[in-house]
Amino acid sequence: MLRFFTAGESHGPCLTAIVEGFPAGVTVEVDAINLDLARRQQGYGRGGRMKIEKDEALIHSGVRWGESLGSPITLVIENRDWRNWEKRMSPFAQDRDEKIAVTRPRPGHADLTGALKYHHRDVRNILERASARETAARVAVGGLAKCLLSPFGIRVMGYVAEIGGIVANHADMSPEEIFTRTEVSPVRVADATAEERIIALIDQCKQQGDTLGGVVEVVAIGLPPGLGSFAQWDRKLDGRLGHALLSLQAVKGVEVGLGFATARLPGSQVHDEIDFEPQTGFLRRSNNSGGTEGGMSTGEPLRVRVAFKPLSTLMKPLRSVDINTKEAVEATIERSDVCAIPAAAVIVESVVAFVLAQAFLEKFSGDSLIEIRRDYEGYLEQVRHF
Ligand code: EPS
Repeated sequence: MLRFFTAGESHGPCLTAIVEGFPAGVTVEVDAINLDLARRQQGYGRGGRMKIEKDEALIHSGVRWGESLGSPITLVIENRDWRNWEKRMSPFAQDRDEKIAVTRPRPGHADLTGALKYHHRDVRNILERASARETAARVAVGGLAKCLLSPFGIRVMGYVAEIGGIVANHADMSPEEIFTRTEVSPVRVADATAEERIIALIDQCKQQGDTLGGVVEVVAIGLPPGLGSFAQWDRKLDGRLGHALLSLQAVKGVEVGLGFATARLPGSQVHDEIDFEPQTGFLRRSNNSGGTEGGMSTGEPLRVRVAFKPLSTLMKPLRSVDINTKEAVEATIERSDVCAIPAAAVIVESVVAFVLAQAFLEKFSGDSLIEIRRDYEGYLEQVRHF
């Protein structure tokens, strides 16, 4: 089974990811992984930290001469900011300094519940790991997943659908067209009017010490039918996407296809009618399902939408209570971003790529790419002659 763990604090020396179950013989494109890491660092609305970091994946195991070995792959991303935090984040007892403890939890962050649960009197012991800095490691892992998927023609594309209630008009554009255009937009939308309004809103929020959330959309094309399974709850592809996406910092909602809108429409306007063409086989004229039926990929583009709440560090802080004195105070202010939704598009793309790679390897198993390819081609042949 393909799986991964990440480790590392936001201001610690580095982030580490260990990926296990990755087959042998896959070309690992470090440049492509680093490009995704750079894409994640961009976007209008980011704070000072992104000027310090220049994320790069260092491969410490599992890859030799550009190809995966089949052994665990270790990816390391150094935190350049660590130099400024060596004493404050030191593992050594002699560096302990109670005076710098963070004691005013931010509403919306993991701060208070984490401190209660782990019995920490310094909220930094929670916020460092809860930080969305961790998503850099998930993007590197997603980059590896893309290396596995791309030889099979599977492409995953993420972009922004809305920020702070301003919705981009992406009607009448193919996913590829939207993606290409959003790649050059500072807020990852393909709608010049929305782009301008979003930038103005981010500026206004920055001035007011406030933050903004938004909705990200990801489309995956080139999937074969039958990834995931109807047979058991934890094998359903959409269920697994939901789990992976809701585990991202600040995510509050996930939709597949028409999502919540299906609840307000009759069945005749929701379900995608089935057609057949001798050249191409079974097909659908619509894709309201978002590419999954019964917990399995249909072969149509997979389409997910993910809602992120506004970041919980506000420069004009909300009311809180000091965990020591129990006095009413303003929440702590940590350097942060006003809006990270453009980065979230890259993160969601990476998370979807990983879940798809996992489901792909379950359907087409093998220890090496050559074995997987045999299985995959045999299955496509079987589907063609169904
Ligand atoms: C984050 C707070 C900020 C963000 C960080 C996520 O970090 P800092 O406090 O160091 O300025 O910049 O995001 C990243 C470091 C990143 O790489 O995306 C938070 O509290 O979640």
